Amino acid sequence: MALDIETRNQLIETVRRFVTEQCRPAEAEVAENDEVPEHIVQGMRDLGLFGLSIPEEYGGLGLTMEEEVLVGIELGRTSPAFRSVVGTNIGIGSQGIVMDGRQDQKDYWLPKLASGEAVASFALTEPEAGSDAASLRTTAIADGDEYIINGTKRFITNANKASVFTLMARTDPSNKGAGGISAFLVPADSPGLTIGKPDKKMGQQGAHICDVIFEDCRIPKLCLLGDKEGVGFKAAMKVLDRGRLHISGVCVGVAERLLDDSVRYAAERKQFGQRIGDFQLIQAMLADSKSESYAGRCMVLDAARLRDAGENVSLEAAACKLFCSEMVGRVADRAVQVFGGAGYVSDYGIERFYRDVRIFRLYEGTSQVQQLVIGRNLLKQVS
Ligand code: COS
Repeated sequence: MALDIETRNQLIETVRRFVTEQCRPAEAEVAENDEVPEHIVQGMRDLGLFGLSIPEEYGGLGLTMEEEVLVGIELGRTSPAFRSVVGTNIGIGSQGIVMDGRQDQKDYWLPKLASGEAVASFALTEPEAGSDAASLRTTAIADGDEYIINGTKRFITNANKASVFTLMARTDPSNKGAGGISAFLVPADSPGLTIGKPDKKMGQQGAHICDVIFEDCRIPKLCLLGDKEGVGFKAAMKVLDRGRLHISGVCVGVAERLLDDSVRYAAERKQFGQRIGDFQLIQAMLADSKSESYAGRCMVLDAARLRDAGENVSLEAAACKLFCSEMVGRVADRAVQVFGGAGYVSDYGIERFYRDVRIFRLYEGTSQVQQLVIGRNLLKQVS
């Protein structure tokens, strides 16, 4: 159920204060140390941020998609590495359980994920299966009361912190397509499961991605998500539809933050005897960033409301992800331009955001995958 407007505003205000008072002052430190400090992670637990999307009966906040997007926008007003701490529990790590999990799986995992006691990761991508997710090679072969898993997952967010992986693996190797894939909940301490060293990345220091390697990893049969094999790919797609809206909200938040920083700088910095913001060429850049971030805000909230009303929003979620992730890239580029030389120097933090936002056009489906999803859905409407 949706929150009443007063409670909703209070929640947004609380998250905004947390971001302003706790996260923003720590941005440079997090980038430097490649770690979000434990007291901030604890603050996130205390606020219930790990459980935004988990139903209240399991200890989460049970937000609607619209409310979650509004919180995502607030979390976007600081380095995206902070959002990443809670990102997989809110989205791709937990939603498979919420949507398709058996009652015992919900009872066991959701309270732990909602409180932040446990972290969930989403293990779909492989060295040879990225955009073409249905071609994944990791196998889970039934053997008595167990499955034996073999394969490698790549670029798995929060893998080094995870207690459980929502894993997509092929249970029917004779079926090379989507129908041969099943989803599992694999505890991180399963024998035969190892985590690689965190990859060095272009941006978002403080958020980590690693390989997850399965070598004859045996898990009980009960770890199958739900009670049916062969529906794991669809589960992944449903989870991604939802995740794409969340990410779009975060992109809008980052864009709003960068615009804010750009406007303040333009109002202070003087050249040719006046504030650079008084020059129309600077105003044009600010105006473009404002118009685009406003368009992103409107579209993602609209799509979120449609989803809350029970509509299938695969197309709209892809459109939001495509527009908002590309949009924040342009806004970050203009922010560097408005800041000039200072935009290129680390001390001002703008170049860090420029690097941080680049991943938004790649993960949870590249811009080209979003175009493909939009195109296919449009054609489906007339055939
Ligand atoms: N919701 C529910 N079911 C879906 C779905 C969705 N959003 N999208 C596809 N499906 C179903 C299809 O209906 C189809 O089922 P049937 O076989 O019963 O008809 C099945 O899943 C296979 O779908 P499709 O044929 O469209 O699969 P493709 O292999 O052509 O894959 C893309 C399509 C490219 C869209 C998909 O692989 C994709 O999204 N790739 C990007 C993956 C990604 O985002 N990776 C990031 C990793 S997570 S950070």
